[in-house]
Amino acid sequence: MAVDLLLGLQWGDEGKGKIVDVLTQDYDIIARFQGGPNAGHTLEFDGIKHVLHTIPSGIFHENAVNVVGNGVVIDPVIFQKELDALKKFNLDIKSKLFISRKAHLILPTHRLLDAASEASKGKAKIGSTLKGIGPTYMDKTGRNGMRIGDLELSDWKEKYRSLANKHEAMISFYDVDIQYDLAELEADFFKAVDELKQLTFIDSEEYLYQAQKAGKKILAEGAQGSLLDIDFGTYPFVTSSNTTAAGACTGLGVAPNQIGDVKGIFKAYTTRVGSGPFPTELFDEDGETMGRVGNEFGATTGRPRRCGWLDLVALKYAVRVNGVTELMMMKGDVLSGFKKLKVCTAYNYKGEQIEHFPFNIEAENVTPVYSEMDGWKEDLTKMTSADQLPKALNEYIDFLEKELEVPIKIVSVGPDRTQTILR
Ligand code: 2SA
Ligand code: MG
Repeated sequence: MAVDLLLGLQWGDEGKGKIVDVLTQDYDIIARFQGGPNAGHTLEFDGIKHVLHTIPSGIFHENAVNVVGNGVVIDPVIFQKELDALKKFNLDIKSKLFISRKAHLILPTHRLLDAASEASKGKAKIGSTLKGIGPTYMDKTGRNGMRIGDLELSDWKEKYRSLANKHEAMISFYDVDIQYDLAELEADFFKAVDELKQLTFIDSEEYLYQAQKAGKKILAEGAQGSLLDIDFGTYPFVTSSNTTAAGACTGLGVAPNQIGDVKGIFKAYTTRVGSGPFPTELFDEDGETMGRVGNEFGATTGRPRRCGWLDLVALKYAVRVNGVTELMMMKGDVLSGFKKLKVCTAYNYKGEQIEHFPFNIEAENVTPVYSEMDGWKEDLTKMTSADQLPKALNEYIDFLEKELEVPIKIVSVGPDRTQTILR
């Protein structure tokens, strides 16, 4: 059985949590393959709104097994808080949630290093969520990291000590004013590690291989978005993992020829949280309306998200890099009431019109070229089937499908599980 992927095609917050939750009924296993507690995946059902960070979005479904893959970085303290927030749902966590022994650990000092690095950059800061993501992946690729499997060894605290000591020296090297009480942070960390050790650790690549062989259906759930990919995103304003399709292979140990459908998810407009270039960003009333109606605030940090028109140059790039086979359009309901809609179909790049995503999309190089389309005013949020969608929205969808050369199979018309239209 092939492994299907669900990936965000923009700068994150496309609505992956909601769609995984909707799709879980078709899958036996949901697996996260990269990122960590920087992610905020929001699910809404039965009047409940729940935000997940490290735990896969299949956790609420009765039969789905959820795997945190080797490509993920785990902060035991945040993980514990996530588990505490799930307590009221009475889920059988031990049999529903498995963690890869090869996943790396975020230490308290990784978070401090993240803060020190950002403070040292001043205005040029990445706009990190400050969860320690960058420093943890640096230790991973630098071959210094600690992994979940290390916690099963008797000398893990010595390993921890020597890495934390090194981090402390690095923090002082940054020469910025970071206040912290490491003893207190460590007490929380050790307590959370003890709790974490009660969970089920597995050799996840072997587990997934056997599951696949036994005909189980697996969905790999991406975090962040393609434009935040460490290689293909708007570097250096990116996250520190491969958010694109290839990341699912390395982050789970799934072979490339085992990948099936690549489901790409995008918002009908664009948002970005954190720093970095954003060609179609709006600074006017339209942008303000998208943010307000779309409730565009970071699900992890609460930061307001920057908003702008749909950028097809960037979206095409993401579709190609990921090999997207089907698309899902989110938040079309937020655009209801706009008289005219704009879609960026090309960039004016250093005086020349281009249709591909260039090396550098900083504002001084890029001006978006827009196509204008009619808007719709109908409220979409109560609609339940494709034939109810307004004409202008269908024209918007047809235009995007033609440009992207991939069918749009799902149109989401609200945050709830039930507000999902199949086409
Ligand atoms: P980091 O924390 O070091 O990985 O940040 C690096 C950049 O990646 C962006 N990033 C995100 N962008 C959108 N959504 C994310 N998750 C949260 C959410 C974010 C939040 O769902 O809303 O609550 O602020 C996410 N995680 C990382 C980040 O903004 C930096 O630009
Ligand atoms: Mg999010």
